[in-house]
Amino acid sequence: MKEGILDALKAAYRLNAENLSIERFGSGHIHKTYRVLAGQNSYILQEFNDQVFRFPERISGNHQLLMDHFDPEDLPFALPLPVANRDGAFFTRLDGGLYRLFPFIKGVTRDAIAEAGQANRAAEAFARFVLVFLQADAERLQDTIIDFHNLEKRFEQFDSARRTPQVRLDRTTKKMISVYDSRRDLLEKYLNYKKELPLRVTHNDTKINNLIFSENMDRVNALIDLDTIMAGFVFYDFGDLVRTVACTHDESSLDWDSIQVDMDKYSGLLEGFYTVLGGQMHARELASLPYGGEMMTLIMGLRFLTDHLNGNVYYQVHYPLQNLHRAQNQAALLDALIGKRGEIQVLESKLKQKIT
Ligand code: GN1
Ligand code: MG
Repeated sequence: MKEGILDALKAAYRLNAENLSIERFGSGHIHKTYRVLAGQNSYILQEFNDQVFRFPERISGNHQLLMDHFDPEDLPFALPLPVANRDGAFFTRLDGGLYRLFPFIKGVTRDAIAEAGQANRAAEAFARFVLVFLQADAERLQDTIIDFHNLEKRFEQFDSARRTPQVRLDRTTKKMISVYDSRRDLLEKYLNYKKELPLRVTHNDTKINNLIFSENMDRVNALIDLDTIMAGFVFYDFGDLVRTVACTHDESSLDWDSIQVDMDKYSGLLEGFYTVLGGQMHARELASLPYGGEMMTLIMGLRFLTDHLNGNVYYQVHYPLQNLHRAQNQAALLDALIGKRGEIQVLESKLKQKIT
């Protein structure tokens, strides 16, 4: 954190504490996040990444639109929006950077969770988010990142990165290129779903560490990281949960040869979506959910590999090969998910009977 930022922040948000303290916080890959203690009060400060989010005003516009449609009482958890600064704005420009301040929400975040009950609660929370806005006209939301989950465009970006790689194409990188190349059958499916499914208000970054749980993990206190709320398919939100919950090792694990699908957690997730959204969405939407697990794992792996080929220009990395390793990890998870298609179908039939 640059010198002087804290003083500027104190003025911008009228924080009248004598001693502010600040420390790095969380494990997000895009913004830089800090926890700020100001006397009795506690905040989250974010150094906003405006290289990734090029239209910050669209984020505020989308949030405003949703708040007009939404009564916080309808959700059993918080959707924390930024605190307004002394000029009434949600973004503050300080020394060339864009910053936001959020109220600190008590609780814990996890990069992985321990058991199926927690998976179920997480899924119910994300499904309730979709449910609360189900009648809203999703297409009135603006894209905060254009083509964010557009698998076709992500393959194009991958193809262009491999034409002009910024890194040496060693054996592993070449192997990963061919592994991801061979998954274009999932792109076919994507294009078909795109023709037939409705766009909904979706969160689009439902990785498990974007929920704040109570200390004992028995309830969800808040759903965070609201920048990517846009029009999307429900299978995106189910899918990113599968990717980050129903796996035996999280996306940063280097032990990819051991990655398996955790079917108990998978079942907890699917049941959560069926319970909350089962009678509310089209049958085809419900049937598309398992595809989301495969598609979101594929798109993330593809984006990690693309960023590796581009020389790590997008995601924060702790070491140079981390994006390649993340791509190896996601490729293994995708394999495992495809291997479970049969079991997942059986699960679906059981749940369908339960809700009808
Ligand atoms: C990023 O910021 P964070 O870590 O919640 C990314 C997601 C990826 C995720 C992979 C705006 O999310 O799309 O799923 O990393 N967000 C953006 O861990 O690119
Ligand atoms: Mg996050």
